[in-house]
Amino acid sequence: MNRIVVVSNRVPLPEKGAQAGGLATALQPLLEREGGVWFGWSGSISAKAAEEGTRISHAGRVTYATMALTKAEHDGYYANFANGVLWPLFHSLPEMMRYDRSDAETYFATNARFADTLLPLLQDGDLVWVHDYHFLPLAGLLRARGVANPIGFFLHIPFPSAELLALAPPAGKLIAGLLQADVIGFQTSADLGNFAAAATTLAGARQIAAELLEIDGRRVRLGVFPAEIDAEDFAADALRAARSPTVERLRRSLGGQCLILGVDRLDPTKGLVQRLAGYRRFLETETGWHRRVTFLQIAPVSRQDVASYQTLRAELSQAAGEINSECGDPDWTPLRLITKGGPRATLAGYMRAARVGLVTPLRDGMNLVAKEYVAAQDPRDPGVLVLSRFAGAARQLDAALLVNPNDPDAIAEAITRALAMDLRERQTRWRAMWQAVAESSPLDWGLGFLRLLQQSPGKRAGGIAPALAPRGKPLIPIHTSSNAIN
Ligand code: GDG
Repeated sequence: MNRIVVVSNRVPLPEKGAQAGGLATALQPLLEREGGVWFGWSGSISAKAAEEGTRISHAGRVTYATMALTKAEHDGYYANFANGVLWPLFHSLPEMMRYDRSDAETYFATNARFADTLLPLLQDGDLVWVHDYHFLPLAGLLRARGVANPIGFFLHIPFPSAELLALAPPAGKLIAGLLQADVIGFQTSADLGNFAAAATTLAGARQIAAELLEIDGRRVRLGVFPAEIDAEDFAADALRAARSPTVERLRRSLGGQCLILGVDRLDPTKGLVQRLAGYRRFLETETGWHRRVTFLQIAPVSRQDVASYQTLRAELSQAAGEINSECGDPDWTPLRLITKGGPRATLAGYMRAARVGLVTPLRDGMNLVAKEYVAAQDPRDPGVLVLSRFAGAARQLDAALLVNPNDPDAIAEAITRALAMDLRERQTRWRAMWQAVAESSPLDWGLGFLRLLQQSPGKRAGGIAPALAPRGKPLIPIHTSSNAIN
């Protein structure tokens, strides 16, 4: 395999420790094994971002290359356009979108600066793998700078219908840039179908086969690559953590009550407000379960620089407070809402302790938490997964209790059914889901994509323009991190 260069907005710098987020969960195992370069935003904002250049650090076989953003870039590119327009629109929540032309301009200009900064790091033969909605135009911008390497793009979030996408004024330009990639990957076949329709109606591509487009005489391969977890590894973590003092403390605090668990970044697409409404409905209708259940929702705050995320945090705290004050008792708190994250292994242990896993996003590209919940269960006494039918994961985990997350009654009924489910049905459902999560891994996922990229018909001869980066030019370490991943 040629050298892999991953491009994603956030880079999991080792010194920052584990963070909540599916992209890193999916990609890290691949890069740690295969080695390569991981390029993106450092997470810093600096007035001198453009002059500061690239910060390089190494851990294990991975070279991390990051750049800072200016405040204007951060606001326009990241907070306002990527997260204020593309994120809600791609999750079919157009009413949340706040469009301003100057933000779109900053998004394209910042993508151009990412392209300029990446250029000297590229070597002949590198496989460039770009991730997610922050970088829709990047392939086109790299081509405009003479990059002839194979370029792949993977979208972690859903792809909306062409009608919805057209609500973003630069939709055609975004798709045209993306079509300069050789391989474009999606979580589900529905996302792929939506993209193919948008590429033909908004950017003049021609669909010549189910997974093949043609534009300007070039071919672009499309593919479905559902993001995966390492199920065996997660199961082992869960088993170990279940005996840890932290998880034991949680178990003791429950005093024999059944645990219902949710773990999601605090994000409007995760359906948290609707989930609390469903739980409230359950408490109102199923009084026989009072004092016999506790719902623990772990919702690490995320994107607090985006206004709608701050509003959501306040809304959720209020709904949680109301549930406890109106449905609770002096000796029973039905809901615990925790907005700080925790170590991955501890979460795995909590998942194993939970009788019900509630994963009810309004829409989700895949949702790795659903897969992790399945992996964490004790096969002899597994819990029940309640899953939104609008998560990509529902296609593989159709043995879960599937719900419409917009319907509080449906959530309440599913909770009741999950709590009452007999052991035999729990085991049968769990076995079907375990098979689905254990049959693949993040490595299979990543290598599957990269193999297709390596043989892609759109691959150009040679690498990048030699004048731009001499063959074999080494990366110059500006800063070397002492943190190594072992
Ligand atoms: C995007 C797409 C797609 C959560 N809290 C903590 C923590 N997590 C971990 C979970 C899981 C990951 O973060 C979240 O992954 P999801 O897939 O559920 O969601 P997104 O972050 O929205 O991911 C999604 C994914 O990309 C991959 O393609 O599935 O659809 O939206 O692994 O366990 N990890 C730690 N502390 C926490 O508090 N360490």
